[in-house]
Amino acid sequence: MKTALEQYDPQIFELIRQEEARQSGSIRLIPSENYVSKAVMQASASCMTNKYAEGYPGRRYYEGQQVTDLIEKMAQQRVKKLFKADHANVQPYSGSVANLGAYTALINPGDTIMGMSLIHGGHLTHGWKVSVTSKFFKSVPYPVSTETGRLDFNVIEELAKEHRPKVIISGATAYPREIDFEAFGTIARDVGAYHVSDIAHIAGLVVAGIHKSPVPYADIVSTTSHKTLRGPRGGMLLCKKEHADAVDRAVFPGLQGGPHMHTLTAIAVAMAEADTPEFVAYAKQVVKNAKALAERLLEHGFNLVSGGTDNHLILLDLRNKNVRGKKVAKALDRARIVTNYNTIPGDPSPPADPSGLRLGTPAITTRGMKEPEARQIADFINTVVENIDNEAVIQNIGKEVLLLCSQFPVPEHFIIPNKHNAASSR
Ligand code: DSN
Repeated sequence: MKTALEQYDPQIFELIRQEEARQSGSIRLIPSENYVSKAVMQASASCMTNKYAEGYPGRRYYEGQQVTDLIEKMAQQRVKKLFKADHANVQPYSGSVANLGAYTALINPGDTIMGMSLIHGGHLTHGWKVSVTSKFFKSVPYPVSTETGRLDFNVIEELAKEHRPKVIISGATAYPREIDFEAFGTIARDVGAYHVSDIAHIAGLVVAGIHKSPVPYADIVSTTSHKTLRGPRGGMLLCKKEHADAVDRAVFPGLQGGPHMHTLTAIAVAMAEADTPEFVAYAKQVVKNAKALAERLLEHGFNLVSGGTDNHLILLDLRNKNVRGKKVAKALDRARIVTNYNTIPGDPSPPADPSGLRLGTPAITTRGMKEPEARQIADFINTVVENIDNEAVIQNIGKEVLLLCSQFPVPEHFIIPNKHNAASSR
C-alpha cells in the first residue's frame, strides 16, 4: 500500500527515498552525523509537530498542554539524570541557538567572549568573525598550538589575563583530543569569567563516561542532541541551579518562540536510549573505530593533527600529500565516502579550500562496523588520495564501498531496551 506521502507528493517521496539510498549506500564519515533509531524517527515525525507550547511546563501561553508538559518534564528529567546536571533546558532549536542562549543568559552585548578560533577547530558561534556572536560580543579567539595541534593552557591563560573576557568557551567542532574542562574552569574562575562548555561533538562520549564531563566545572554546558548522542537535530543547555532562570529566560522568550515539540519528544526518546549499557558499548566502539582508522592512516603516511585521536574524529593534514581537502572530499564523495574538508591549525590555505579533511566514526559505528572495517576504510581513503586524478580507480572504490555497506545495512530498526519502560522495548 502506498503511504500518504507517496500518494500526495510522489516527487518528494522519491527524493527522500533517494536520500535514504544515498545514506545506506555510502560510508558517512562526517563526525557530526549519525543514524537515529526508528523510535527516535517516529517521535520526530509524530503529531507533536502540530503543537505550540510557548513557555515551560506549567507556565505556558497557550492551552492544550496536558501532554506536552508531561513530555517536556520527562525530557528534562532524562537529560538531567544522564548528564548529572541541576537543570536542563531542552528547547533550543540547535546548538547555535543554545550557544547564543548561554552567552545571553550570563553577559551583556558588548562584553568579551573567548572561544577557540574556528580555523583552529572552534565553532562559528564561539565568536568567529562572521557570526553574530562576534558582532553582539567582543570576541577574542584562542588558538591551538600549530606544532602539537593541542590546546596550550599557558597561551589561553595569558590571553584571558590580558583581555579579561566575561565568558570563556571550552569545546570544539574539529579537535581530536580530550579537553581538560577543569583547566578551563580554573582559568575562567581566576579571571572572573563564566565558563561555557560546548560539548555538542562529544556529548555521547561524556554520557558514556569515556570523556570527563564539564558539568562540574562549567557554569553552562551547551550541546546538540544529534552527533555522538544519536538523537534528533536539536540543542540543549545544562546548568547549575543558580543560572536556571537566566538560561530559561534566554531561550524563551529571549531567543525563541514555541519549542519544536516533535524534536523535544524525540530528544526524550534518544535520552532513554543513551541511558543504557548498549549505548555505552556503542560510544566505546566509536572511539575504538576512530583510533583504528587513525592508526591505519598513519601507516599509510598521512599526517594527523595532534598525531591521532582520543575521540570520535580525526583531522587529516594533507599538505604532505600535495592535495587540498576540498579536492579529496569531492573525490571521496564520488567513491561513496562522505567527509568534509576542514582547516587545520595555522592553515596557510583559506577555509573555503583548506589543507585538511575531517573524518568521524559515529555513523559507521551505528551500522555495526568495527576496527577491521575502519582499517579497510582507511585503505579506501588512501587509494583515492593516491589516485586523486584517476576516475576509474575512484569509481572502483565506490563499488567496494557499496559492497561493504551491503554487509552493514543501516539499522533502521535497531531498538535499544528502554529501561524507563521495559514493556516498550519491542
Ligand atoms: N556543523 C557542525 C559540525 O559539523 O561540526 C557543528 O555545528
